Amino acid sequence: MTSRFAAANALRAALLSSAALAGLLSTAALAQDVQSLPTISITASPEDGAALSGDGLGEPGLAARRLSTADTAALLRGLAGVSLNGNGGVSSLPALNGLGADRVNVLVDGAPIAPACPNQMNPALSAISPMRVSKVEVLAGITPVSAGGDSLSGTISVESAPPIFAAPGETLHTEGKLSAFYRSNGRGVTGAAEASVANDTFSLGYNGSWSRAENYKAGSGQTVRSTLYNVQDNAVTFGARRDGHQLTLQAGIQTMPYQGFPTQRMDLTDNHSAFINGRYEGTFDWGTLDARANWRRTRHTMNFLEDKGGTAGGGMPMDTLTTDAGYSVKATLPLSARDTLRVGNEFRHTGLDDWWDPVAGSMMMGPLTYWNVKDGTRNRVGTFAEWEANWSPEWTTLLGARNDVVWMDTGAVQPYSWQNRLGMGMMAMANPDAADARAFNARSHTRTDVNFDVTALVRYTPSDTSAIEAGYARKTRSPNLYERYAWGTGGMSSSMNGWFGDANGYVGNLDLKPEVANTFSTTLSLHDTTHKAWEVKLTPYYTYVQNFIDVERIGTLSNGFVKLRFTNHDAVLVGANLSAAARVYEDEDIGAFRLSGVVGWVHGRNLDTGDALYHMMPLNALLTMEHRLGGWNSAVEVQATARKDRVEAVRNEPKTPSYALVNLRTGYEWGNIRIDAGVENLFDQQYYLPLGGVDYADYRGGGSRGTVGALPGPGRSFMAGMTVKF
Ligand SMILES: [Cu+2]
Repeated sequence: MTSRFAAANALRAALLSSAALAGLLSTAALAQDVQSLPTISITASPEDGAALSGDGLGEPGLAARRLSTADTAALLRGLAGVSLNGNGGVSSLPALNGLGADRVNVLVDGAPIAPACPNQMNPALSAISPMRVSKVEVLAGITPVSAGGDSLSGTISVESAPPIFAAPGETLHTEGKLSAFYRSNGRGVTGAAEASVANDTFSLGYNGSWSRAENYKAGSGQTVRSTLYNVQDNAVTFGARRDGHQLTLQAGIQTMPYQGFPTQRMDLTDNHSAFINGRYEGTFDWGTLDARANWRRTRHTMNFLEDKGGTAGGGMPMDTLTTDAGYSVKATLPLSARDTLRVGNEFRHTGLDDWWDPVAGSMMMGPLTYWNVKDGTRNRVGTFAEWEANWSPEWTTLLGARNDVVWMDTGAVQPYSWQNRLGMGMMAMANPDAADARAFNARSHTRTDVNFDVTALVRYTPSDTSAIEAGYARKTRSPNLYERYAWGTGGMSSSMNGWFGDANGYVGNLDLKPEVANTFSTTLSLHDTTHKAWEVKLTPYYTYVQNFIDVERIGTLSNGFVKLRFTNHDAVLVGANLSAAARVYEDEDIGAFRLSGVVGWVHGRNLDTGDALYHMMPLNALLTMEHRLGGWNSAVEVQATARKDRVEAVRNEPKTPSYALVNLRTGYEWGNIRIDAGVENLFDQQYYLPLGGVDYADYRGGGSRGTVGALPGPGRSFMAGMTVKF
């Protein structure tokens, strides 16, 4: 496809990846980006028909960001509309325009990955290490239906590197890369290796990495408990191509021996996942075809790490086994010089078992196995058609519709015991789990949702220095397996469910309806003719969500935590993203200076209760001054966040004070060697993460006295890294 839309998007992606982010428009960096592009032109990907409000990261931006984090979601920090809901050290849950977790369609190499844990300890982006990511695309708000369904706020698409082939005239191509990073706070280390061997038809590549860190320290010097992690990621990629057709097969294994969760009652004590992905990309007379298939199995185990008391006496083992399998097929048909049609179909299957083994000698946790979800299944068939028309150089329209049918079911469940408990003095105590399980098993669990999404977008480009886009999107998400099927209302059973970082208890609801977001948004873009001297982009949005899956209070837990049941409400979100960049100064001796900034604001309200929505990021800004001279690039970042005083009362969400952090980084690349160094939180500020949740690990470690506070962010960290290519 050669539409202006696609060309403009490619240019914009290249610019954004270097401008708003760490990437600096050096010729070396651009050459690197071009090298990593697929060798045949494939257009049936989310970038097609992408809204002007989209954002992304290419290799130059990623290279600078890998220094500071082992958490793939954290690579997205500073992209317009993105915020991060706190979770474990390598498991943050990204949010777009205020809506996070399952409400974002997160695709890793084209496939969604269902949470295989009642606390979402292994979300999709934790399944790929930053070392393996080669491209990130973020589409928020008015998202083309071709980018995916079953979500409310948009799509985050992360791709690993495509297979590398030998250049024309080169008989055998070999290349490799070794990297190492160190972060002083928490003594974090990352080591990574990759190697490829290829001729012009076949390619074989390996990418492996290992990251670990101890607990980090806050600015106050206090160690923040349960923030440690250890993860290993290995993948092999095979590619074959011929005459405009390309086949990619990828398989990998990830092991995570432990990851602490400061805001959760449990920690991850083992997580194994294995996956196989296949992709076929073909160019035909009639257009292009992109077909993918995926399979993944995740075995997840939770218990308590040392900070939460360890596993003495058995702790509380919890286990999950999840299988994801599916396919997607997308075709792009350039019908005429004006019209492009995209059609596609996908199938997604998730199977989930979630059980808690009995603990020998425990009166509460036994004698049976507790089944939180047994034989849970969630299947989805999605179908879409999307029409893009370039009416004139000034006017472009995009119209799309999609249907997703979601089938869910689960088997009969079982509590630790069907009997009433004997308490002190052999008095019979109520066992709510037994009554809950009987009630749950007595009801039908089969649910079918027929969901419809629509996107309509119009873009007007009156000149080569301005563009305006306006659109409407209706997007629908069906509840996840836990929102519908978590059944225990007991204190312990409910407090094991929930991915909100508030240590409250959550109970599912068989009567939940899918949530439907209606978003109106516009993007105004102003820039110089080359997109190099300056650029300003403003995207206000309004989203009305029917049947928003929020909560209602159904009781209290000990120590002031509360018991909540998922329930449908209507909600509204209003917000805006502003990004701007300008070249400040440039000459051959001193180099180029560039100033860029991203500002985000969102306001969310539950219309039924008047309460604030949970995890709304307060007004925040990231200002970056970058410098580039040849292969040397550096940046000073100021990250400022306003105080958070609008909080969701029903969940006892903590308020957080305002803060400003200063980060520095510099990187030098010459020949095959790249060296990076930096400091995060230069002034060692003590601050609290507005979306970080509560510091439950500290509260528990301190004997569960007083009230629980917000989770402190990491204090100063010195970072160094080195990458050698050969
Ligand atoms: Cu878990």
